[in-house]
Amino acid sequence: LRAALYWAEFLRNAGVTRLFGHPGTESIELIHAAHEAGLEFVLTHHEATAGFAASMTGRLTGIPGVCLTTAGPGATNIASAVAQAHLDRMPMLAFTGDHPMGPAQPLHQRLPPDLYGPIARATVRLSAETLPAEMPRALAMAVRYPPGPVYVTFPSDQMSLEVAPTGLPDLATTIDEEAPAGLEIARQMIEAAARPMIIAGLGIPAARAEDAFRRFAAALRAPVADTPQGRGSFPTDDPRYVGTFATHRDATVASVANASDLIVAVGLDSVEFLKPWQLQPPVLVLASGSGAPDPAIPAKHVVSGAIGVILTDLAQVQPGGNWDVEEIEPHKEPGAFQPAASAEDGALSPQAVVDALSDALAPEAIVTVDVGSHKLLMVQRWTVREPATFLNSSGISSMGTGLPFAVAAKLVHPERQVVAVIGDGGFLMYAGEMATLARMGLSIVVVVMSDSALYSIKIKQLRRSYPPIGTDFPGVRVAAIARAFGVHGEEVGTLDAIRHAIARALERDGPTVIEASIDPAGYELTQ
Ligand SMILES: Cc1ncc(C[n+]2csc(CCOP(=O)(O)OP(=O)(O)O)c2C)c(N)n1
Ligand SMILES: [Mg+2]
Repeated sequence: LRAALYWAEFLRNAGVTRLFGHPGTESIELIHAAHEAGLEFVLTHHEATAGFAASMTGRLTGIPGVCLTTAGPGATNIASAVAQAHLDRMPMLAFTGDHPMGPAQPLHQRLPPDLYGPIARATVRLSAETLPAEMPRALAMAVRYPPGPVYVTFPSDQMSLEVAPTGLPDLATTIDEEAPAGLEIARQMIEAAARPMIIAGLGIPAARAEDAFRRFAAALRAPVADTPQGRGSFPTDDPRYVGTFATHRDATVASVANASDLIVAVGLDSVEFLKPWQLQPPVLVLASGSGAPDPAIPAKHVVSGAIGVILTDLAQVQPGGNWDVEEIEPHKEPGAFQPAASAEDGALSPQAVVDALSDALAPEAIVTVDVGSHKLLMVQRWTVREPATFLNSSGISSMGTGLPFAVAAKLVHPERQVVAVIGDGGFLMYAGEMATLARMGLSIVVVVMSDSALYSIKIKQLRRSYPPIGTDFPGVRVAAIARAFGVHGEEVGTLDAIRHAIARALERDGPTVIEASIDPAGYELTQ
């Protein structure tokens, strides 16, 4: 078996079905081998978006997502995605075709193979000889908690060498089901608490432990807050849900937390925190993995291990007390879930767009958000009922993630409605991916909150009485750009028009871009 085909068959055997990437001379052997092995190669028009789509595929499937680029410029273009998978804790294998290993190779496009040293879980340089041992090792490192990117280079002269037919390794995942240490103390702390509250972080979806979490939360009958990526761990329309923590407008969460006598932090990772910890009560940390304790979370006691196992065990506790739902209500900050500004005065508010979408979508629809004011609004306002239906980057918070996350979600769940809510700045950053949407014919609805500005930065300039330098870009016609790529594009500026556009888009076979011309004044209350 030649090495390239061994590589592709290994990935298929591991459960990988597709690769995202952009080709180059150094990677064509691998693209061909992938095709031979029945793996789909999804062309994106920037390597970063290939990486973003790969990392979200990893999050949604539990099997590392795969991107493939060429050496040199292909390798550097995935920098944002390697960093994103690292900080958002998503399992990814980033492959780069590499220069031949032999002596006296020219330096054209050559970069050090350890390019991503500190932000990759590991860097691996493959050879035909080491391939059978290195591939399972790379796979294991990408999924071990915290999941992340493994950067793998594959020298082109190795790709057609023979690999001794040892057979593909057995990949039955060995999940550590042993009872983690420190559970007894955790149990006592919960049983001694009269008013515990729970905060659900990204460690829950990253370990796909939402069901176990919901049983645990039900057993405690405690109020629950989440984080941007933790959203979906608990239904946000439950009366015990109190809001999203460590982001803007989290006064309700703080008020409930400070009236509690124990905070149970589940899968909480300070990579998601926009500000330092300010809560007073003692904290019981239930953490995935066995890494160092998070320095930004003042823990009284830590239990770490397989989070699903921990939660299942602790769901058996007899809670010492709990909150009445009526006791939670007075803590709710008036205006935190601000009403939609009406569209009657002619200006369409971003709130009205969010509500129109919410009215139109099924509960299991998947919504992705990009980064900017529209994300802050969506985090506060979007009702999330089902696990893994609200996808975002909150560890690195990188613009440009919303659209490739939607591509990943649609490919993993073709039967579900998938909507990306993005800003016009994020749209422009990787507008070339409209070609990907058009070519693949994916039925994704892209709602672009169009305000001709990098508004979440502009609002900070305005609040400091600075002129908005570098944050305005008037005159960009988003829907027209989409149409030029062959994507159906509509521009809407009224409530009625957005409702109709959403309804039509959900019926359409193929992608739609809805350019919602909004009045960003509606963002004032969100940040
Ligand atoms: C790659 C990247 N560059 C810069 C930033 C800083 N940043 C955060 S939000 C934002 C503005 C986003 O503008 P837009 O997409 O139009 O969203 P809006 O705030 O207008 O809703 C910027 C520049 C970032 N998060 N990511
Ligand atoms: Mg904008």
